[in-house]
Amino acid sequence: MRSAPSRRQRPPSSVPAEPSVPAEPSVPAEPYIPAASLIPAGRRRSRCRGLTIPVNLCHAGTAATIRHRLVAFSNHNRRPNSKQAALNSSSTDSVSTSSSTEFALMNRYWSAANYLTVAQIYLQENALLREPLCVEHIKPRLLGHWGTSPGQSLVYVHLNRLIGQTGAKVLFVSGPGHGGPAVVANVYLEGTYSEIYPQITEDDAGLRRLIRQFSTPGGIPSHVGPPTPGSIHEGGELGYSLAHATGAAMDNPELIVACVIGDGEAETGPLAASWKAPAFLNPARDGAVLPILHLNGNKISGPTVLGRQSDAQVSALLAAHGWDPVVVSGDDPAKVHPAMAAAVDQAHRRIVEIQQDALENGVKGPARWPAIILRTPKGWTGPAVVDGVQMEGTFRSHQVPLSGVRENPDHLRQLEDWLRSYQPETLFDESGRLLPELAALAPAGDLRMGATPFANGGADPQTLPLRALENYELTVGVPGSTKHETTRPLGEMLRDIYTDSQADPRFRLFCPDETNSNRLGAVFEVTDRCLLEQADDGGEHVSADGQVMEVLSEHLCQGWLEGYLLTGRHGLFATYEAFAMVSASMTIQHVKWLQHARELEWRKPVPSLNILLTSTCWRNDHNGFSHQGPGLIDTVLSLSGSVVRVYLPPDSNTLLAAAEHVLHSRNYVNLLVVDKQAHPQYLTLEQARRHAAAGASIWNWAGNELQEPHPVVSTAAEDAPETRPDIVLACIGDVPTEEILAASWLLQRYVPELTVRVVNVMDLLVLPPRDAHPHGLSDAEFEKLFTADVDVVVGWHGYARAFHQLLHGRSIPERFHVRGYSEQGTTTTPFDMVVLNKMSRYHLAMEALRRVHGHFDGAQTLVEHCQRMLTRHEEYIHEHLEDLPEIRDWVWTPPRP
Ligand SMILES: Cc1ncc(C[n+]2csc(CCOP(=O)(O)OP(=O)(O)O)c2C)c(N)n1
Repeated sequence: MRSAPSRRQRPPSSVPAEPSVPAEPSVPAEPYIPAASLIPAGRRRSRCRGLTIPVNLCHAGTAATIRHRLVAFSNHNRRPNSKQAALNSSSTDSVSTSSSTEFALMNRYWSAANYLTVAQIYLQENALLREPLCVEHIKPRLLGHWGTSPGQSLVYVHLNRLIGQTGAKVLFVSGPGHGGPAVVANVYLEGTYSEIYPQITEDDAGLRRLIRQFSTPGGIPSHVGPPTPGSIHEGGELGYSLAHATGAAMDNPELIVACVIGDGEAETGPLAASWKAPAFLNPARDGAVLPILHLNGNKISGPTVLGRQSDAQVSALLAAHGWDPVVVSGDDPAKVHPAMAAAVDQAHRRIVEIQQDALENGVKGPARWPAIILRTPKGWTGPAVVDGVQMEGTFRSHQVPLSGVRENPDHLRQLEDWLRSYQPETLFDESGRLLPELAALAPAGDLRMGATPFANGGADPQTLPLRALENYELTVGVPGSTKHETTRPLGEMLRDIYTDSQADPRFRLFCPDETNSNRLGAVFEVTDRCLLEQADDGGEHVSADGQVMEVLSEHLCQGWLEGYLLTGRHGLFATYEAFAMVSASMTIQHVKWLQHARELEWRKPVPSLNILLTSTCWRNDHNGFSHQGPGLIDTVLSLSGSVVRVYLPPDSNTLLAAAEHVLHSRNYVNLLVVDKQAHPQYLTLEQARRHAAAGASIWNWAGNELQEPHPVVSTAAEDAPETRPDIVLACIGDVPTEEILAASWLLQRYVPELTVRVVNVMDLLVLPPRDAHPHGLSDAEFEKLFTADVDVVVGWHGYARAFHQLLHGRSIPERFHVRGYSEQGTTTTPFDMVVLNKMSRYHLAMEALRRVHGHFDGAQTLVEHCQRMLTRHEEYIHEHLEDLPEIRDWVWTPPRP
């Protein structure tokens, strides 16, 4: 059965016919003041390439040019297509002649975007339907998402109009990123795509390549992603759009981030949390976020909650979070265009007013930022009914509404009718180029959303100012003889980053609620927690100007930071190790983004995502089993070695060296795993730098191989000893390092003939062979540290399996005997944690004795000592509720005085 596509068909759902926003003149008599012009000159970054005149003048000129072209076009005698006819006949009286003409043009531009969307999904040839459609023109596999696309293109076209009229700098975030063909179509129509991908020319040949590349091998994915110019957001894993948009707006006062949010996406936890943005966006300092909640009513195969709620209910939800929503609703383009234009204009006007008021009168609480609720049919303008089943306006239009085009002649005919309904011959000229009167609707230069520098390395990419690490160096005498809270000096370093970037803020710390508890509280000497909600409730270091982002949502912390980084600024996400798993999936997605982005020459590198895991599994003894989980390390180990880095600094000075490195690095995801409590400190800054640069080194002072004077650390590349110890003790992570050192001490004290080597690994990824990770040591270097065949007892921070997987390909990997976190935890003492997981000094020493070859005097005595101590420990902690004094107060001393 064949049904002609219908333009006016009402979807069966509750989409109301009339726009809820009264139509008002959409082209203002006076040009708007662009938001950017309200920002004090000192804070304004004029990066608008190609525009040498002030933005407000440029805007007036642009608007005048458009009006001139509109008049010219209205006189042009063009055969109206069905859509245009409908548009012209149903235009509301309140829209001026030039406005209705403008909307007619915009509608044709929208048609061009929709046409190219459908063409990308279906066609491999005959891009502009110059000949009748036949099976050979159809792709063998139909992959893509039509349902969301017309709505997103509508938003894009209206943002183009706003930019053209105001000179606003707008970043487009596509939440339902599966609408990739729509975004690609718009970026192509505005000309950016051909500039970045010169082979995709603006003509027939380029159009052929554009459609063929979509969702095909060697081409581009069906989703928005790194290859999509103007994008910082993939939208493949739904839920992060509004968090990314909010992070992008922070400290970008010129920017408006327009964020399309799917009503399905709005059901996710991260998105639900993201509505809190008004409480964290400072209108005198940050840019604006304009959420556009797209209520097309359906997900893949069912309805959405918000789609079935009334306008009043959805508006109330957003209003409760502090937004000022306006509803645009309908299925008739002739009515939706003016309503949408009015809503966008009103939103822009409000943004300007809010920012102006904040600058002039100060910030007195969260702004009621505008938001748009856009209720349009899913699969709008697509086939209304297919095989007798309603398609447009239902979940069925989510992907490919006509799925049997190659086999079913009716479907093929319907597809041709659908494509021809956009009248491509009235949109593109004979060479295949978009007609000039349509092309003129797109903004120019960097104002095009596909070309915005904000989405490609940032509008003003700069390295972070870091003071010399000597400013924060912890004085270390005899290695291991003093204790200190390892993360505290890092807090001082972050404090000075805030201080030194005050004039041009480009750094933020993101943390669920634990900045102080993580010993990073020095930042509060110079800044506050950011919160715009006001109350006299005893909160400390809380203000609207604060630059420390504390919100009890790992999703928001990480999502905001990712948006901040992808627009060229720097930051750190500090979190409990166990709860970093809450946003582990975001970490995976970010790694994927960077992995793909770094293959694209045109994409500029962005500052790395740095995740500090400070409240680690070993020292959450007071919090119980729920707080013990080093799983993020396992998660990232499976991901691309081109992006992932994992550092476990054993002490403060090594943490400083690692922090300096990761804060300057780009295009990586860096995990820093280090506990915040007081731990023995081992290396001076100079030694720490050497250790950090090598990634692993022999700690000669902690072993007994060398009799003559020796350096504190020896690296494989430089001065590793040629000796062969009886046993190697390796440590990775602060708590395992302490236990391995104590085990070494026991072995040296009780078994003096045994030669022991201690190796500390700080960069976990030196362990795999170099073909598995670029940091991997060569086999020769690896064997300089660990020997070729001596047994190695390992004290490891995380799950043993994660460690073993790294050794695959090394010589005799089974000689590595790994003790790590083995999922034993409860509320207990710190030392009991290592006992429960059989990684205590006593377990490690006994393991070493089990692994050495030959007889050594004192070995049996030591085993008995260890067993006795484990029994004593057990009895002591149950009686005294804390660890044995000799454990609590243990520091390194010479084993043989
Ligand atoms: C976190 C996540 N869960 C599930 C999916 C699978 N998925 C892809 S599209 C989609 C429906 C999206 O609905 P909506 O956000 O309303 O977008 P639209 O209707 O505009 O396509 C789902 C569930 C996903 N991409 N991400």
